[in-house]
Amino acid sequence: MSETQESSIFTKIIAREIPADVVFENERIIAITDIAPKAPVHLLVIPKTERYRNVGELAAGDPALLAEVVAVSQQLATERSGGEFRLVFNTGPSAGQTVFHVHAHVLGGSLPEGTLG
Ligand code: DGP
Repeated sequence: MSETQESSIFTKIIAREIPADVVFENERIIAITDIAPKAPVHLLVIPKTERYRNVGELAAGDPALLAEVVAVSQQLATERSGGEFRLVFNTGPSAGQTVFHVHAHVLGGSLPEGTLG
């Protein structure tokens, strides 16, 4: 990120400049509840670095961190939705991405069968 670029909303949450319901945190990852939940369980698992805008960049740049995002998602879903969940990474505005700081949506709890939305 250049010095002139503004921090992402998630960086502000990590810095505690904006409040959020934090459900997990370690040195590299934070997880929060989504402000506009689309499922009974809707968490965001977010690498703290904002170097990667999307999952493709993260996979190319730091595959171990991507694996950790998946492992944290699994752990949280085990605690909150019986270990069953949908993991979604939106990539690009036409796919619904609004925050360009990579994050996984963990969706769980009585999701409609066979849908992607
Ligand atoms: P996406 O559309 O994939 O970029 O997902 C961004 C998600 O971030 C969206 O589901 C709403 C959520 N979100 C945006 N701003 C905030 C916020 O200030 N707090 C929380 N908890 N979630 C937010």
